[in-house]
Amino acid sequence: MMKKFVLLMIVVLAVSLSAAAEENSEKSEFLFVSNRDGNFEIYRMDGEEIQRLTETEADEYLPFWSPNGEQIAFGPVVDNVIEIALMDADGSKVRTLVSNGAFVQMSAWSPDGSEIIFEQDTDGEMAVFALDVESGEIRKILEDESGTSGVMWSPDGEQIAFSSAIEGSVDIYVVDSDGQNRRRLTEGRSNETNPIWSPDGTQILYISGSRGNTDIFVMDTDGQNVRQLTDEPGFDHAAVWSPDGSEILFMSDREGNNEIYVMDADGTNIRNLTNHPADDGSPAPRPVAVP
Ligand SMILES: [Ca+2]
Ligand SMILES: [Ca+2]
Ligand SMILES: [Ca+2]
Repeated sequence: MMKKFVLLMIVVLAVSLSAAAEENSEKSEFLFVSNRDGNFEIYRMDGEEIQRLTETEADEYLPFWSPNGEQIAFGPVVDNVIEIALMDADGSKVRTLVSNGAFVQMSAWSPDGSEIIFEQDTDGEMAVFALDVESGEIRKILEDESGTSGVMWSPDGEQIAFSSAIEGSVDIYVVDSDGQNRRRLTEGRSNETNPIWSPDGTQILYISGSRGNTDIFVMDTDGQNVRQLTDEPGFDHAAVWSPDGSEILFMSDREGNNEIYVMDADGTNIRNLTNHPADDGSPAPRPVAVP
């Protein structure tokens, strides 16, 4: 009886180990931008394999997967401003979503994939908008007198995190999805920006620093339990979670040029994923497909 039990344990362990190995190979699939072919294009890295998804004379920046992994929103530069465009996951069917001559910067998809949040600068007036991907309708979700950026929905869609200088220094705030009940999460003297909810919604990743050196931090969603994950000279930023929350991809110039790195969620085991003399950045891990 005991022997059977031990045997069963070994089988269970073997199954879970092979599942973990499969998961690891999936986690290495991400989008990024690079100017390795002359100007900025969107690339997709899957393990060792790199596929170029755009090929234009202009620069393309900031790729974002739709939550179901079927489409990619990105920011092409047209007439010196960044617009918002959409393509299928293989780079086909490129179409423009927002093109109005103003500077627009996408920050997130809504968790259900129906809307894209972006910041727009209209003659020096910044505001945050949500674009309905199907209908093309645009609604304003946050007025902005104080440099609000990096607007990001929580995974359950109930809250919105962003950075803003509402109270002087740039800090991270959370509001309910209707814009009410604002809470300030950071109070550092440096700038805290780019909040990213963990996939389970319990933690927020963010960037803090100034004067040529930024680093990556994580805190609980009430602003408590702050942990510093990187501590190197230079810019460590553009940090994002892997879909299962076990790893963090980020961008750094610590080795002299911009590269994409991955680390375990506790800041250990840092590895360079791009290793290329060109500028590589804006990592976007492929989401786990929703069944
Ligand atoms: Ca290009
Ligand atoms: Ca740093
Ligand atoms: Ca590089």
